Amino acid sequence: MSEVVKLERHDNIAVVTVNSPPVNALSAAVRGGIFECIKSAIDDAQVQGIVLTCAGRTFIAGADITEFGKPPKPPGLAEVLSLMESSPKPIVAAIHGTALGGGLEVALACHYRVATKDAKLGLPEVKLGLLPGAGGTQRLPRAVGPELAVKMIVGGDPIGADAALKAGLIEEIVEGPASGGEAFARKVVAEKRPLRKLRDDDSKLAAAKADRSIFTNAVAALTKKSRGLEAPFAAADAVGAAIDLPFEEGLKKEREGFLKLMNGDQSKAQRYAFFAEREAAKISGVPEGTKGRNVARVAILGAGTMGGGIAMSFVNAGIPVTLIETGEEQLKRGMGIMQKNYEATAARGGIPADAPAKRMALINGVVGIENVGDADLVIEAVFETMAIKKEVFGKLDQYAKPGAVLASNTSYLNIDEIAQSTKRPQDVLGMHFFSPANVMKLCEIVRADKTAPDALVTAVSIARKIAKVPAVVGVCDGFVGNRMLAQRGKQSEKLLFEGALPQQVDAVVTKFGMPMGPFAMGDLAGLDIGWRSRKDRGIKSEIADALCEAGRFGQKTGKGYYKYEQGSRAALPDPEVEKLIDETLARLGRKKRVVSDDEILERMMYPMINEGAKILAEGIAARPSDIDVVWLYGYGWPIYRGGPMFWADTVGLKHIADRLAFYAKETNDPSLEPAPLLRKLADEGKTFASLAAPSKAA
Ligand code: 3H9
Repeated sequence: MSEVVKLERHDNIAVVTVNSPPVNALSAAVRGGIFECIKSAIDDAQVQGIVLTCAGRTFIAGADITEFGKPPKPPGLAEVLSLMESSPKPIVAAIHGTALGGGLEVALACHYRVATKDAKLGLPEVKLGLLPGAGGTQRLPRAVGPELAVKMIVGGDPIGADAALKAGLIEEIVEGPASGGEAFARKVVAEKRPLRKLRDDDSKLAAAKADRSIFTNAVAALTKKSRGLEAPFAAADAVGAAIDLPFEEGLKKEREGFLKLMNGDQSKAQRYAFFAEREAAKISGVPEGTKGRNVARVAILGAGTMGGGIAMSFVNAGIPVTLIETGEEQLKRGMGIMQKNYEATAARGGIPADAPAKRMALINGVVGIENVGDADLVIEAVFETMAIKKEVFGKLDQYAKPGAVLASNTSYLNIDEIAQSTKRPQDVLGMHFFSPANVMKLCEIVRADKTAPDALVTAVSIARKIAKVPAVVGVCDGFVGNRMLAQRGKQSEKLLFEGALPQQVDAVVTKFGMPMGPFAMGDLAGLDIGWRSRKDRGIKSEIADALCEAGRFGQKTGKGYYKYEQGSRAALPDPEVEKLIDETLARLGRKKRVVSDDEILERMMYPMINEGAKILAEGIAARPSDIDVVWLYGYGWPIYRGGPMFWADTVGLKHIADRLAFYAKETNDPSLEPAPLLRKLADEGKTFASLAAPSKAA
């Protein structure tokens, strides 16, 4: 019998239990095991009802993603589900944890479903660039109606057990999955309930068949933010087929869509991103079994935009925070902004009405750094100068409890130097959150020279606990993300001197899939910050300086590289900027030329990849996929392009190295010379991926 699926008979009820850690994914062995056990139960004359349940932390969490893109192994999931749905004996799926993707599809092929209260049910395939490929797009609309089905399939977000009960996706909420499932199966057998086969039940499709706008409106609402992605649209088409076509034909359409997506570039990139994110949580060079320290309370220094956002991230996960400011005034302002932020989210229905009060109650706002004493983790988010950071860490040394992890949220300063101002450099590291910190998922965890392994593990695991995606990086100016971004910034500025306009550069970058181009981003951040810093350092950047001298600081002054209408964030090209650029170039005796979109794209992306190669060679990032994680979750790199290093491999490293060498010469810019690692890989015909352990998504 199967190693991973077990069959037991309790009187007239057969219990089939899947036990394939960590998440009971539907590997060939699991599919085969389910098939065999269900078949035996059907063939066993003593059995009158069957329960399908799982051991461990969750019900089946989906198809085994590692099998995608490899030759299929029998039995196929469709074959297993067909056996189950046509079983003459009732099958009850007993769900706990997460019934996701193929897992929920298994449950939908059962005749009944029950779930524990904390269970989550969903079809998140779109997040992997896929659509449900085992009947989910056909059975879920029949179970819950097309409107909710579109939300779950095109949006990809799971629903909880209560919502599933309300929608008719499950029959009952049970205490324990196995016992609850068994009790329910006994009831079905005793009451001689008819088998409920979703494939034969079109009742919930009737309304959308009569008025298709129910479906199209739901799709339109969900695909609004799907720019560039293929899967949500293909998934919507498959749900449409459930409304328009008989079940078997709908299934066929679904299958075609699934296979097309699975073999396409987008899903490959998205599956890679899934594993890259999980890989990033594994810290290289830390002794196996290293345990993190317990974090029951966090102290945050600074209640400004950054400190407030970080505090919200912790309390959103139920972790109490001591929020510390230097004066009552600043504290009051910071607390007020958080309160307003929560209230706005509650008003939009994003959190329950009582959540703002509950969350604010977890924040103890106080004045004075001496109040850090009861925190297990301290994160400073104070002014970004070395002198101030050192002063703060000197005081932390005095007041923080022994063993507390001391983190700086600096976005570029040297953590080794900061650590020297304490007598406990082993406890010091960086936790670089991205703005707005309560929204952005990335947290660069900066490992300093003396950071202790258990301090590092603590930072990584607490970041995951607050739903951030951690990536461990080393100390250097700007760490991974901002260091690479600086290369793009340098080129975008140079392009203006050669004849490109801000809107042309930004359009190329957003067409590629980034949420914003460099100039719109500059306007959002405020151009005066860079201007002041350039003045301090005696550096000039003629066009940017001229803009600031004309009072164009970006969005906050309604004018920057673009103009903004009152109260609007829409960046409008401004002829005045064009004039200002022309005048500056004329003054400097520069000649304009036509810059092609292809050149812009190459000069925006390839220098970043070159810097990524240097970052890898220096060991600032341990794996190319860690760099990709930084860009996916900190800078909005389009997930369907996998991250800059993944994308570079798809473009070809030889092409990139050659183009960089060309631009280095053409624009007289030695910083564009291909990095030694990039050149080496290109010459050897290799990829960045070849530097890492074989990816599960290969
Ligand atoms: C699908 O079902 C297609 C069908 O419609 C069609 C079929 C024909 N496969 O996330 P964690 C690994 S598409 C293989 O850290 P958590 C993961 O890599 C699938 N491996 O745990 C990690 O390994 P390691 C639709 C998987 O508790 C370990 O399990 N389903 C899979 O934070 C623990 O994972 C999904 O998209 C998988 N499906 O979260 C669900 N899932 O320890 C994807 C996980 O070596 N999974 N692993 O790094 C998840 O969303 C989360 O893993 C889950 C648990 C919420 C389940």
